[in-house]
Amino acid sequence: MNTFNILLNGNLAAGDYIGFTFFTGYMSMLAASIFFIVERGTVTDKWKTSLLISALITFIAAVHYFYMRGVWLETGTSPTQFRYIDWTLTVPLMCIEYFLILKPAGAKVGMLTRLIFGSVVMLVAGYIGEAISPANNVMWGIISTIGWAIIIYEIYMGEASKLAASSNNAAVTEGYKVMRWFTLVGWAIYPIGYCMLPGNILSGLVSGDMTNSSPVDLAYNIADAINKIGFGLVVYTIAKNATAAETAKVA
Ligand SMILES: *C/C=C(C)/C=C/C=C(C)/C=C/C1=C(C)CCCC1(C)C
Repeated sequence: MNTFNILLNGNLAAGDYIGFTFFTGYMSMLAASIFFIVERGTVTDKWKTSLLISALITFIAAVHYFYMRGVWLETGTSPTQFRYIDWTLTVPLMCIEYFLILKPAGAKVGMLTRLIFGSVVMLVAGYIGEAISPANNVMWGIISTIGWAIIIYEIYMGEASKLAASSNNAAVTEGYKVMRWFTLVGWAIYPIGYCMLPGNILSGLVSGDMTNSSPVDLAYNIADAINKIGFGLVVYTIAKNATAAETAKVA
């Protein structure tokens, strides 16, 4: 089968469970995008941008999953480049979700800048550790974790958390707590996957006959579904609850 055929038709082997998650990832990201776009019509105007961003995040992921699925089927190796291009676009969009949610409470661009700065450190260091200097992936993993810590600090102790607590919108205050829980607990799946890279601290867990398959990709695929679709649903819930409260006030 030539490359073109494999990319379009797929050649998924019965036991290729990681391949399965590339397919389900692709399809569920696409379905979630349609959901957020259609539901955008059911919230008040000021929430429409937030739902559009949720849809963009899952749509960008869907397109990358289409490519990643192809790389996986064709080569049986990790589609690291597409993975990081996807994250470079979608993680800053998640930072923008925080900014949009907190803007009515007074969020400034400085807050968004700090979140995006943390993201850039996290993703650049992670890419170097995975693709450019894998022999030093422990060190680059630690540097990457500092970037993640900058984000966690901002949303748990920094200005973002203070704004959320002071918001007079109950849907925002409550929903924000769930959003940041995703960024702490849901995002933790990524570094755990990274630690299973050869030479890293958890690589021993996956030795054996996993020759042509990567548990790192399994972790990333599961994490993406949780953190892109789940996170989008939290934003959706905030928008729906706030819309309900606003219409109750008007009536
Ligand atoms: C939609 C994609 C998302 C939410 C991607 C998030 C990625 C991370 C939180 C990655 C974090 C990493 C570390 C904290 C250390 C090891 C290297 C990374 C890049 C896997």
